[in-house]
Amino acid sequence: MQGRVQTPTWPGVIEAYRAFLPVTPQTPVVTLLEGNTPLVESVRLGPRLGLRLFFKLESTNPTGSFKDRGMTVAVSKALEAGSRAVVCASTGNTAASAAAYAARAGLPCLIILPAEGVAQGKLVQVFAHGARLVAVDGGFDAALAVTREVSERLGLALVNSVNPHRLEGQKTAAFEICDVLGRAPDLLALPVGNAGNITAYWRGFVEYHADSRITSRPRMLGVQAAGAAPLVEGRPVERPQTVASAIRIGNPASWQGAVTAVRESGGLFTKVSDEAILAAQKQLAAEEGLLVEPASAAGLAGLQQISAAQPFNGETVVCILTGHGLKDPESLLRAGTLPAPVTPTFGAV
Ligand code: AN7
Repeated sequence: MQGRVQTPTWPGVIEAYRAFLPVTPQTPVVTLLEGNTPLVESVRLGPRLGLRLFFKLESTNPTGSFKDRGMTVAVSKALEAGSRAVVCASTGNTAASAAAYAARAGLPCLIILPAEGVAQGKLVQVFAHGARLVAVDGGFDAALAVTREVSERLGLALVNSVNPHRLEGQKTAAFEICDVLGRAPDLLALPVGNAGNITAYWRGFVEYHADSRITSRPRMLGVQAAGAAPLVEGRPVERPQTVASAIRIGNPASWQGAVTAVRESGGLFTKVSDEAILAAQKQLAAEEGLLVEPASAAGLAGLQQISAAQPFNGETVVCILTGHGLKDPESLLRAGTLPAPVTPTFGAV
């Protein structure tokens, strides 16, 4: 009798990569079995660009974004430290992840959001997980500034990516890519907002290289939205604007880490228009079967842009799809609307 193929259960990123993470046997592990996300080879968009292109589906993490990798470590460490609550500012995905992991840990969670522009799906997650929510009159950068003060003055654990445990957890995505490919990619493309993720990926590749698990390291392509591109402009942006609300950030906290990643890897920052982001989002859905939120399509838009200037030649590239499309249904409403109902007969249908 033939049953299903037996594979060992994935234990979550802390147990999978314990030796690389700041945990001890005493650390209480708070996990939703995040990580081990699919690396799906592109069937159309990659070949069209002359690439061996893989998409890393970070959208399949428990709360629908890559933030869960860092949150399992940050919340576990907060619990270990005896924190009475966690707090974060967010454009939405950090909030959703913090709310879920805090619920799992049995810790109260306070979320401080910009009043405008957080996608509906992310708000719904925060409410459902029972977090306390404050909306501030201002953008993400102002929300993060006041959140730092709240964290310090009230003694709450700050779980934004300025918390070093967040980046430690997020670097595990780089490990997974190398473990699956059996090598490092030539190039890694990803959206950049607060710049924690690009910093974390680079750290992961550097550590795996130092540990002789890989023999080369990828160039890092950090993609920003044109209206929120401080790392491309080389200075903070006062009023960042973009349809990709997740990366509507004018003064990234991990600025230096991102600059180091790009410089040391021989990579680059680039900016793409909202039109290019939405076109890439649509192509991913219609031609690859992958539904992502706008910010997550920026990596592909960046690859398409640089290939127009300098064609690729069969390189192995990984593009990080950071968050799920269902988080931001408004951005997809142009894709179609429900037609008028017809009687359920063969002729009418
Ligand atoms: C889908 O949730 O900043 O450069 O507060 O949600 O590490 O900030 C989200 C960022 C890319 C950018 N893609 O990553 C937040 C937040 C998605 C995101 C980014 C975010 P970073």
